[in-house]
Amino acid sequence: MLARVSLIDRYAARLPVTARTPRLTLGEGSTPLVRSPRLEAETGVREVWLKVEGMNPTGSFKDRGMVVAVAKALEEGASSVLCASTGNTAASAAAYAARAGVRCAVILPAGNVALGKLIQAMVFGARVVAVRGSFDDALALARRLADEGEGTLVNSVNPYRIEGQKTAAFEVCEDLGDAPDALFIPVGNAGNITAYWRGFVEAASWGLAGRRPRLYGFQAEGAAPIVRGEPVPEPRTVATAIRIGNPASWAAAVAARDASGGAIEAVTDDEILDAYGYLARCEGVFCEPASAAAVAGLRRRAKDGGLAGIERAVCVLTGSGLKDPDTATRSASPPIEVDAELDAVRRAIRGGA
Ligand code: AN7
Repeated sequence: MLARVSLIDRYAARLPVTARTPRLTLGEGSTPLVRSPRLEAETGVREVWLKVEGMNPTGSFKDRGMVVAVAKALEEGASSVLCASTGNTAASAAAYAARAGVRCAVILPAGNVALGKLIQAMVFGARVVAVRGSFDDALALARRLADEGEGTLVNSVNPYRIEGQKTAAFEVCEDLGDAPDALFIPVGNAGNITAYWRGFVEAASWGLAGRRPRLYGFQAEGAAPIVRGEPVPEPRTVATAIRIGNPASWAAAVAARDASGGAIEAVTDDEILDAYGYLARCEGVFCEPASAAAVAGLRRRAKDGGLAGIERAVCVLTGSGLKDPDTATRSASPPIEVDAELDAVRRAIRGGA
């Protein structure tokens, strides 16, 4: 099999595409599922797998939904697309719009988008607008502008986004030969947990899976509207990707949680950063802070005895660690600068005084 068959071709029969839908692709999907022996030892779960979505073309899971949303926009004759974003949606929209030859505008919360994502939107040639406000403000504005005809809205309120993103659940079932017992996933605007649930339900309905997993979603404690049961007017977290106070797919996420018998819980920024560093240093997997929320949640439940009956777990690592160089720089040791001299370099390598 080709390493990265285009997502639309691979799953055409399961997606709302037709022969007339343009075969847009940047090589999205078919991401690695990597086993984590360290997390197995720590949690006591027999199998822990990491779905490394940072391996998508723009470095996040957003590419799965974006390729379908932009292809459908093209099919429908659109000449511009529009989104609000905490960063990854913007990077993905900008890339697929460039590929498709349509205009792209992205509306970002000023000062709260990780540098790598901002750079991507800029280099892909999107019109980048930073509003002095939150992601939730940006999304409200994007919806209004789309209604006025400014462009096709490609946030996850666009149903093609969720359709494309559900393919990650198909891949997990194909790679494991069945659905896992539980899926651990970060929750921001709540589109992805909604998409995975749809994917697992469909996989079970056509026999690709014999079961459906419990879904465990994790919000950051300072941005946990679903856990609290009310919108958070000023969400705060180091995981800027999920700094969202009023998720668009709130109701669908709650429905997925309940139908699956899972839970949506909060993890602290300290737990997120701890999981982030642990994955990088102990497993060689560098994800962004928001992604680490899923692993933080798994570890927390392991400590609290909340993993009964779970023998096979999948953690969704939604985005690449390279997206957020500032958090990385703050949380790891800087280079040791020395003269270009043998003794000095040897001393630096060996550490100590
Ligand atoms: C790395 O890009 O909302 O619950 O505007 O970038 O489906 O929102 C990103 C969200 C998890 C949460 N991990 O997914 C955006 C945006 C990463 C993310 C989430 C996001 P949803």
